[in-house]
Amino acid sequence: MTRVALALALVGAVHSYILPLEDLRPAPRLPLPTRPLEWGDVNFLSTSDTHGWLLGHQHNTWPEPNYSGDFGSFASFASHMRAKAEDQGVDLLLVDAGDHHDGSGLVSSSPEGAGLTDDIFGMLDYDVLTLGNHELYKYEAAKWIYDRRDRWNGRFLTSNTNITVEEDGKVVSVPIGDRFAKFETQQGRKVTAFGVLFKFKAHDRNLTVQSPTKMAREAWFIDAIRDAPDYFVLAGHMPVRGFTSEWLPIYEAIRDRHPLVPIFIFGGHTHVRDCVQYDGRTIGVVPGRYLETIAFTSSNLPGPDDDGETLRMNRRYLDANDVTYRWHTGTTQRNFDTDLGRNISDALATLADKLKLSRVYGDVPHDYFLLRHPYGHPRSVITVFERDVIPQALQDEKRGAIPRIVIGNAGSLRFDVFKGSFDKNDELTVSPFTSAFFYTRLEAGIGKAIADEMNRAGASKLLPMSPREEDEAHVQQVYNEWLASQWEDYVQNGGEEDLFEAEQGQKPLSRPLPSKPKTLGYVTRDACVGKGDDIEHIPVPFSPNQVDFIRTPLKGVPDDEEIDVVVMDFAMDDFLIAAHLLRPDLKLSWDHFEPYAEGTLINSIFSKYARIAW
Ligand SMILES: *[C@@H]1O[C@H](CO)[C@@H](O)[C@H](O)[C@H]1NC(C)=O
Ligand SMILES: *[C@@H]1O[C@H](CO)[C@@H](O)[C@H](O)[C@H]1NC(C)=O
Ligand SMILES: *[C@@H]1O[C@H](CO)[C@@H](O)[C@H](O)[C@H]1NC(C)=O
Ligand SMILES: CC(=O)N[C@H]1CO[C@H](CO)[C@@H](O)[C@@H]1O
Ligand SMILES: [Zn+2]
Ligand SMILES: [Zn+2]
Repeated sequence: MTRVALALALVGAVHSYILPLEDLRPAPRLPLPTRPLEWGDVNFLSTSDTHGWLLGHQHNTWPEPNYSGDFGSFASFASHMRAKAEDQGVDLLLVDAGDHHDGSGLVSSSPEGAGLTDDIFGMLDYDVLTLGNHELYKYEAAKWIYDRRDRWNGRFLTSNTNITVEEDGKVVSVPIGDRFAKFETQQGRKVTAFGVLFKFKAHDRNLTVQSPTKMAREAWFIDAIRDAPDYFVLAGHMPVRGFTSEWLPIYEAIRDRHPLVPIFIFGGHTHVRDCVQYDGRTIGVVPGRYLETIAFTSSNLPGPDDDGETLRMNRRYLDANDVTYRWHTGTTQRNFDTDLGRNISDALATLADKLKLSRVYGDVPHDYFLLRHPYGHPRSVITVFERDVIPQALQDEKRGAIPRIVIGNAGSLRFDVFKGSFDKNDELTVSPFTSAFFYTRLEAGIGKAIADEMNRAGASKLLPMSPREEDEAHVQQVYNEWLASQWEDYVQNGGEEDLFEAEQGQKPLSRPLPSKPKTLGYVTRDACVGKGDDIEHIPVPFSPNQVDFIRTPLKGVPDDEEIDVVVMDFAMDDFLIAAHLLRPDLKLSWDHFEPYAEGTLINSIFSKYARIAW
């Protein structure tokens, strides 16, 4: 049976089943939620690690359509949820835990783009928000927030993050936003809120981050928590789980003074969905990344004769799309969009236009995945980058057709490439970095052996990582382990992996399809009671068999012939160390290298290739 015929047979078999097929693209149909939200006296919608994905996820390959709601849709959803809360006489607060920069094309195309995206983010009035490490790599990005802090009316909280600025001719260190906020909700409840960042060291000059542990002992903090509010809201760019969690000193300082006041913690940074309760009146929730998930958190509040009983605390991870938003707010296509939502979507479209993000370079024939397939698989992004993209798109006029190998970091690739149109936004999303290329002359056999040695040692295990690399590697590792565990659980429990093999035309289905329609997505197992995911998903396949470095193929050149060995500058330190290990006699150093394809940066390679091949 051909793939398409098989696909049609499968679709026929179970009418409502939504298949992740790449060759057969029915308009994506999104599954409906099945359980209403459990509203409490106090309710929250929280986001984190949006990394510029305010346009939503725009491709048709699963699980992307699940996350297709843009920031305008989210704003409409938030307005309807606020109205619902008001009808019921309960609180609804909007919270964000930072990392707005570095990610999609909106924020990766230019510093100005990142700032203008911040401005659109600022159109939605969050009740409490804070920043992440990605707002502190460049002084200017932090300054942009500082200069515009007034528009948040004291709710942009940076309890342990300062910026050095000149004020009235004096150089002073001041919080970027506000250190804390005390406010009353619409229902008249008193809230004390903070915004915290983990003890982050790789920030730019003239910014300071104090450790949360030290912060929790400072006089201003002790003073701010002295009076009991109705509840505390802690937004912070750090994970909530583990005994080493940097939330603990803050939580403990509050609990020491107020054993019974509810504490709501909204974390981030590790890009996973997660939840934990430190006690019967404290919940910590992390809503994942890239505007894929909106976390809904709720709780009842103690009554007038408080006997210290456990509160009913809940969390739900909502897939960020219009179908979910409408289902939970009882709205329809006709009455869902609000003025603000429309204005935000319009502003996003205007900015995307200004940044030329929808300039199309080609039409991708298939999906290529970053982590779904092992290295070497024809549908692996890393593999196509190594075997096709670089060989065809990287050209040096002076070196012409001189035989070469190119060695680079697989880690420079950041996302999947989907079937369909490939535009500037896609290019910046898959390959945002500005690494350049350099070459030296070496025997082919030596160049290949060095690349093998680099992979044997693994990325930057040969040398100490910079604090920034360490942070990014840590986030990627936690996220990958999360994906891997979802897929392993699924396979171990006799999951429907044969569906995927069937999908790839590898073998026909061996058993009937599951009766319940399921789409690809996250399958969360957190540390809170009950099910967290709003929609039940099949986990996205994950392959642990990846490489740290790529090396382009070289055919028909004997190992003892000298060739151009081209190295991406981000990989140069690893290259030199591996070279010293294998051939100390060569004494290779940066001095032996000349620019290759001068002016070509890694972030423009995919569009060059797309123009040639897609
Ligand atoms: C820090 O900022 C102050 C005030 O703008 C400036 O005078 C100083 O040169 C800056 N220091 C560094 C290391 O950039
Ligand atoms: C942050 O700013 C506040 C207010 O100016 C100051 O009191 C505090 O010492 C600063 N903290 C750091 C770590 O620089
Ligand atoms: C939406 O934009 C229009 C036109 O700029 C403006 O008049 C209106 O006040 C905006 N509405 C909201 C809710 O932001
Ligand atoms: C309801 C919804 O958001 N549907 C979208 C699903 O994704 C496709 C493209 O991925 C959009 O065209 C739909 O509007
Ligand atoms: Zn992040
Ligand atoms: Zn982060």
